[in-house]
Amino acid sequence: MNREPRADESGEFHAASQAQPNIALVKYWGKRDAALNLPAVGSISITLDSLWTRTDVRFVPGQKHDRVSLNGRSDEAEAKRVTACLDLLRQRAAVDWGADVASQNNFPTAAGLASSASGFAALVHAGAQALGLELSLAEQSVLARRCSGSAARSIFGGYVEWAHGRLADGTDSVAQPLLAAEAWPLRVAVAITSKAAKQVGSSEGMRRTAQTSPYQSAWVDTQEADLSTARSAILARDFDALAQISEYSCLKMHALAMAAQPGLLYWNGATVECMHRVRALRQQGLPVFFTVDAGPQLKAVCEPAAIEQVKAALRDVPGVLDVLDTGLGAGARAMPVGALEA
Ligand code: 2P0
Repeated sequence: MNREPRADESGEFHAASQAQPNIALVKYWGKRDAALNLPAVGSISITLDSLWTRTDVRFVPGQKHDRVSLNGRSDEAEAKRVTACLDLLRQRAAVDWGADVASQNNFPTAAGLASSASGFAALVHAGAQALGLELSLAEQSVLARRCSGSAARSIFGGYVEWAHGRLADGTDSVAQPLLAAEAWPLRVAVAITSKAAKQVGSSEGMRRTAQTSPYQSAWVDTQEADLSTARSAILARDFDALAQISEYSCLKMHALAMAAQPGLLYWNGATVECMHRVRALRQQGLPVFFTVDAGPQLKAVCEPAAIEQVKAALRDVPGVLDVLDTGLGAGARAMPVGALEA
């Protein structure tokens, strides 16, 4: 439903929000509708806490175009995606105003650290607030999904499931929380093995995979069982079960993508060494497992008591440049306006 845009106390259409990246444990890869960004499969993720995107959005009545800065720089390709995303909000609010958008990440962008998930979740949250749209979290999740699939999940905190959905218009392809972060406060060590932007983005990688990988139908056919296993493991706080299903889903997604033509190989040597290191730690009895997204960074998920040992072991792997450490966090939320300008 459209409603009149409502200005803030200063007479402006201005708001700021923060969202954090999420990491899928049961992976999303492939679309059933590229235009609406509907996934071929459901997925389950954890939202992180100490990595963030903060985004300030100001709609300016009468302004024709959007002005977008990311980490203090303008970026043509990203600006186009931001404009497409803001168009969805402008449509809801029935306005055609351009916006000034400033966004900052405290972690490397576009290198497999889910910067588009936190980025578009923060953008939708801030943009909706700036226009005074009163959207439910589910509505924000649907809009964030249209901007970048995995952003649907970063609207929520903790353990989150994003449904594949059945409807052609995608209104049922929405994320929802499974378990709060505090209910099972696992930790994540992120081994940074490269700071370069990836060569093949996720959307292109998914398109190529669906068109050429012979494993695509097996991937889609086996996902429901993986989701059900992971859901049960999370609700039972069964670490071993979650470890098994998460590594399985990760390796299965990469095998699927590697079998595309030309094959998608998101790992480097250090990524593989880190996988072996994590498995060796688990064999020694440490509660830890790995997952890797469309980039070379390895994420090691562990019980809180294991985090220092996991970090030390990953730091020791040749080719690891840095190891970040985060807990699980909350979903997208408002920030004081001006915090980014300071
Ligand atoms: C995921 N990834 O579930 C999977 C696993 C990467 C590997 O979602 O095209 O940036 O914007 O929907 O969400 C990354 O893809 O792709 C991703 P689009 P997105 O986290």
